[in-house]
Amino acid sequence: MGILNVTPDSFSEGNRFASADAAINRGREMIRQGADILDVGGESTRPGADPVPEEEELRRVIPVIRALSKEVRVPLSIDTTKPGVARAALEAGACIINDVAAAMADPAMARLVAESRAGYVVMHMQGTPRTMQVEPRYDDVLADIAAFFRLTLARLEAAGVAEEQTVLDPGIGFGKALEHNLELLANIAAFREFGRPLLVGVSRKSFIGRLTGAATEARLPGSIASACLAVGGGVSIVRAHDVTETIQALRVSEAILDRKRPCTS
Ligand code: PT1
Repeated sequence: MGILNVTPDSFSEGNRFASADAAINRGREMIRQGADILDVGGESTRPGADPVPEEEELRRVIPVIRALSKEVRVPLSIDTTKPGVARAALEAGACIINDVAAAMADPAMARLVAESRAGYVVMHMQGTPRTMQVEPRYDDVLADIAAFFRLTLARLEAAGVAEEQTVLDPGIGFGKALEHNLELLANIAAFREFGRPLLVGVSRKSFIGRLTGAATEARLPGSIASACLAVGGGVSIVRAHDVTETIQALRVSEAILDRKRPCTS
């Protein structure tokens, strides 16, 4: 899953066509590089990020989704917690809703997922992006997140969502201290009990910086190492910035994992 951020940067500030165009070109590039899904987002959810008003989020993502859906064959995912943005994105051609708030932010989200039959990424987050890294706490991070998945899948089912629509994501970096992220990545196979596909996003995240001192742009090796180990634990979707490099590493990992014999860890 290639990450397509449509957030204004210093170059295209004040020129919407330039930012949309740059995002569309970046999307095309990630598809040439082999991305199987593009995840389009107009609101940053990194630690400390401020919310973006719905109107602004719509202005950022909808033109990009509309343009890409006309010319590419890979599924497009909308990274949003707002049902209004998700609905407009589905109308513009997206078919997956990636909701880091797992329908907790607004009950209308579960209804939209149910009626649209779209794919739905259920991600775990403790708190909100603005404050989530202030003292994250768990009794047992694996058990707590498994309980969250169980509860959320039940709530979604009650709203009419089919289990087959869902993908589970432990939310690396979303209200987690270093030890929590490592515990989750080391034991990600525990979430296979739900029988749903697993997704992780580790690309360039701060736990890699905490472990290595690497700056954000220098975290590709750590991102790839975590992605490969996650896939070894049964993860089937990896959200990544660096598509070419990540795919090469995952192809090699999968070829080796395919040869694994039973009863060896
Ligand atoms: C993710 C994810 C996402 N991550 C899904 N969607 C982000 N399903 C956005 C840091 O610690 O993992 N899964 N959408 C990006 N969010 C973060 C969070 C970026 C933490 C950086 C950090 O540095």
